[in-house]
Amino acid sequence: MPGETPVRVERRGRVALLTLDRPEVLNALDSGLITALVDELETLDADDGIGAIVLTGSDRAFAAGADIAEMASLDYAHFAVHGQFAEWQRVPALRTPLIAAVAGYALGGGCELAMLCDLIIAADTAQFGQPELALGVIPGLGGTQRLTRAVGKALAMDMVLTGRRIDAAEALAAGLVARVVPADQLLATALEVAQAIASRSLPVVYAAKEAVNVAQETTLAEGLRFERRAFGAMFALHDQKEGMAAFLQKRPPDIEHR
Ligand code: CO8
Repeated sequence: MPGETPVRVERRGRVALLTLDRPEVLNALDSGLITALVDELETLDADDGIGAIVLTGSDRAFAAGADIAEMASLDYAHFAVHGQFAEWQRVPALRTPLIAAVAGYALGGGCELAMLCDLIIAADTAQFGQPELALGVIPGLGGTQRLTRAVGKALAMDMVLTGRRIDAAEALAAGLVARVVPADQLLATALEVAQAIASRSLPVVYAAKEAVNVAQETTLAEGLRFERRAFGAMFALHDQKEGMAAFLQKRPPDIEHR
């Protein structure tokens, strides 16, 4: 039944599939959904049996943004005291790769949630937009920051200031999404990508994700220093010894995730 739990969780081997499930409001992000989602993400992240997480919505909407009905009556004191969006700040701390599988609307907080993920795979039906100005607010969960870093100032200004939505093809050309697939192949593709990632050594995957994210935050010189140190550290792992030995012996590696 819709509404029973706003986030459905399925485990498929080393991959977890999270499905946003508030179809009656196009997966609008209310506080119940946000708490359930972030709690579940942290639980999965703490589980070393999970190597990648896919986050998806419905065919019609990944998420149509913050729940406007819930948000409309909030005042500044509420944000100042309770930090309405504070829970989202726990997501960038996750080490497990998070893949957004986006079909239909990804608007406002929905577009921002997709951008909180490590990579976005879009169905050819996907539409990305930041329509907040029409509601008398600005994007509040990274729409002015992550979007600008992802697609550059010109398109970010266009989307934020005019509310223009872009389709999957434009999102791919702009670098917002990694892949576009026909809608009926979205989930299978996202799960396949997640399985491929989850089959790799967990500490190596964590290090790779962290290193790419460092590139978003720091100078090239510091990022390269970080990468060099992390690369060297991999040689302390069993999976490095095994991975290279397996290559040289022309056999599949026996990964132990340590
Ligand atoms: N919040 C609450 N309810 C919503 C939302 C939403 N964001 N989006 C859709 N709904 C509801 C509609 O009210 C409608 O309910 P009902 O059937 O009871 O009337 C139902 O979902 C279906 O929607 P529509 O009838 O409007 O469907 P359409 O196909 O005609 O239109 C649209 C689909 C274009 C997606 C349209 O619903 C729409 O424009 N939605 C709002 C999009 C929007 O403005 N999003 C931005 C919200 S602000 C925001 O996200 C700020 C982010 C800040 C941080 C976020 C942290 C969570």
